[in-house]
Amino acid sequence: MFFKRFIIKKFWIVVAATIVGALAGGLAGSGTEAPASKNITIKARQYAYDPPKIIANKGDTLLLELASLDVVHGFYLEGYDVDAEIHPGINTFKIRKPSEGYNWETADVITVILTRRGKFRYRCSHTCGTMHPFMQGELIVKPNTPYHAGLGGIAGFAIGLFMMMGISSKELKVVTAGK
Ligand SMILES: [Cu+2]
Repeated sequence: MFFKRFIIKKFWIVVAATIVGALAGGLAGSGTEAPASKNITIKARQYAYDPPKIIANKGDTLLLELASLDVVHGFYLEGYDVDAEIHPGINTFKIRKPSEGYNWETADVITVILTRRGKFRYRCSHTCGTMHPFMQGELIVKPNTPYHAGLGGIAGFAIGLFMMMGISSKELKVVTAGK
């Protein structure tokens, strides 16, 4: 009878620990799904990018391929130290890290690990015509809250379960010693 009530009490400890874990995980996490790798081809033309908007989660990795449909364009991604020069008719493009100056390298993909949440514009960095200053798109990096809440919930559940098992086995030892 006592043992039964004891188990029920411990059950609520597990439930509480799961909820607390989920809340803590949700608060600590700054994104929605497991980190993903996304291949995106960005096509530049006068005077827009396709796609004009990229939405991803913090923790994701973007594998960007750049192409130009008409003249030479640039691709400067705010906040991620990425600049590129895209020539039409070829599969490669030139990239550099603006923080390291004009060290252009040839590449066929840009790997961007999304470590910072927020809105980051990408804009043309190579004068391409009269409307060039307006040629831009937007990268939105969302926090990954439900994913972290899920992890927190699992951690909380595990802690609750261990607490229950630990107390129960202690209880068991007492019973065995008594006999
Ligand atoms: Cu331009």
